[in-house]
Amino acid sequence: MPGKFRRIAVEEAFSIPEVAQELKRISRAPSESLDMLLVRGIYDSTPGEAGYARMDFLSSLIDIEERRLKEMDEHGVDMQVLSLTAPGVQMFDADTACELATLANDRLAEIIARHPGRFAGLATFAPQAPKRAVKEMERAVRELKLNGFILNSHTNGEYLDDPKYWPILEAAEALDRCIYIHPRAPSNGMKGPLQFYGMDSAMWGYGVEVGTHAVRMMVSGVFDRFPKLKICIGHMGEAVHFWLWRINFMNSRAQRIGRAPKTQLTMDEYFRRNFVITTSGVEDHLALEYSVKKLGADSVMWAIDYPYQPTAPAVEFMDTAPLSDEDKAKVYHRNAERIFHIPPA
Ligand code: VNL
Ligand code: MN
Repeated sequence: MPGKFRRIAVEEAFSIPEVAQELKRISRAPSESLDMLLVRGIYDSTPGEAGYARMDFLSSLIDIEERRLKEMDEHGVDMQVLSLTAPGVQMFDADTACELATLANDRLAEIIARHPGRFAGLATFAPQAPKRAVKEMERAVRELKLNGFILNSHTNGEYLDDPKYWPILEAAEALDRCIYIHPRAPSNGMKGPLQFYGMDSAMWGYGVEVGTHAVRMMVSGVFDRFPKLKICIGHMGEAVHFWLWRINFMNSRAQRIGRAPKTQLTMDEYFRRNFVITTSGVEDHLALEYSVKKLGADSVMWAIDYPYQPTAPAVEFMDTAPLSDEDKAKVYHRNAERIFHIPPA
């Protein structure tokens, strides 16, 4: 059913068989990574088994042009902005990661070309090899015309404020394409109490991981070096903007007593200037209303988080949101068109 507004969903996961196969391979090797709880469940199990296998996410991740398109049509989703699902290529060795990132980006561009107007895509890169990552980022935008970048938070426990990743930030800024920092499980250094009760992933661990990543970038001062860099975070901003007042207050104290680097702007100013957020997986009108009031309607985009969240309630959530038509049009499609360089319908 077509909606009153164009519906562009911006955090929609896909995979390709080659990446799924490699995830299955590494899931059989010993690993300290908290991501393995999910990776083993999705990529090395039989549908119908207990746990993640019961959800059969894998077939929905890989089936893009049949089941997914049908579901989009059924619920009036005009466009999905696709991204290679977490943990992307970030758990592979550098050579495998580069090779699979290139392959995934090529496939993504082919899918978009076959369904103009229905899909856009965020390019994957391998942070394990920053120089090669930059080359792939440039190719993905200039040749494949992809719409931005996806990064699944930490890489081997390291975050984007680390100078070794600055070439990646520089490239994203120069190409004028946003980096969507998507969750993966918390890095080894903070996984301890998060290993139990399903807290490793979307219920809690993902938000802690990406929230930490975003705050590290802000307090490190990295946005003074890359003032035009745009970072997108999902899951209602991973709640970072609910903390902004306290982050701001305590960071100014930390700066005063020499525990944090001096910065040109306040944390509040960086968040407003350098971040946009999406509604993926948080269908809560009160949280949406706060977000739009706090950050402005230009900073919030709609997302489903397909296939991890069902489509119908995500559409219903936005259709019935307590926003003006003007703001709803921004959240449903206008911001995505601007930020991801998607031509207006
Ligand atoms: C889940 C949710 C996983 C959202 C995701 O990526 C995600 C989950 C692996 O519920 O397991 O993007
Ligand atoms: Mn997601």
